Amino acid sequence: LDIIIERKRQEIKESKSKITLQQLKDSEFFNRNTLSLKETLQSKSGIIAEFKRQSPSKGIINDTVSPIEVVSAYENFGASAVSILTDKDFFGGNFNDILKVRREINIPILRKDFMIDEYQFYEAKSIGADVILLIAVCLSTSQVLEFTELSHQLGLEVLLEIHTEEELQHINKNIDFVGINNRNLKDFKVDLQHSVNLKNQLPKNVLSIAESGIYNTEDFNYLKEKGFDGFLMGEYFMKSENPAKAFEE
Ligand code: IGP
Repeated sequence: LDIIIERKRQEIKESKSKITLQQLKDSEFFNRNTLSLKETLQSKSGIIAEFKRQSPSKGIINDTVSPIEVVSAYENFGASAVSILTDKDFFGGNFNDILKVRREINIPILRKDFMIDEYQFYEAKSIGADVILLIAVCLSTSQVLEFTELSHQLGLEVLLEIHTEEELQHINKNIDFVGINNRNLKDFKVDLQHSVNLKNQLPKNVLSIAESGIYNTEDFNYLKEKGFDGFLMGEYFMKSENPAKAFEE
């Protein structure tokens, strides 16, 4: 994780030298009205289906399918939103994946990346994202507050990801969704029971999303029964020959 963040700092520095904040603000999507995951989370399946080619824990997952095909299928099968990785070095993603699909689908897009600098929020808006992820373990509570405010100014909703009891302190009343990662980002272990315990300690009324390691309908039903409002799933769909088919099941 430290390596990812270190690399991310360099990457942001390079991006800033190539594209100015003003250029981001002048881009085509910057002034669009964003879509609300709060709405679609309740009106659709609750599933946030992820497009992910590879990951540090799993290596290559699927690098042959096209983003347009996959996310259109996700939408057709009732996904509340799609999550698209934009980290290149560790997850094989890029901005074009979001730019390409923005016009093709009509559900919110979560830009999934390691957000550590204000610049990235402008970037997210400029490529057509609707929701951003804040990962508590990478940020201080004041950064979470600051970034939440900036996101809302830009019309982006905020998913705060936590994994431990200590990280409950990062939650503030402006956060739109709290995601509980079933996977520990430091050792990649998945533990659904741990997430359920943590969920029981969330403030009432906050929308909760179970993230990662949901590999079958049993896992899904279990978490749903425990009261999670949303489910972030990637590998299960991406691993299947036909991600749309997997969704159907
Ligand atoms: C999806 P999975 O196990 O269904 O492929 O997981 C998603 O939760 C996972 O990609 C994720 C992630 C993250 C990736 C959750 N939080 C933070 C990178 C960074």
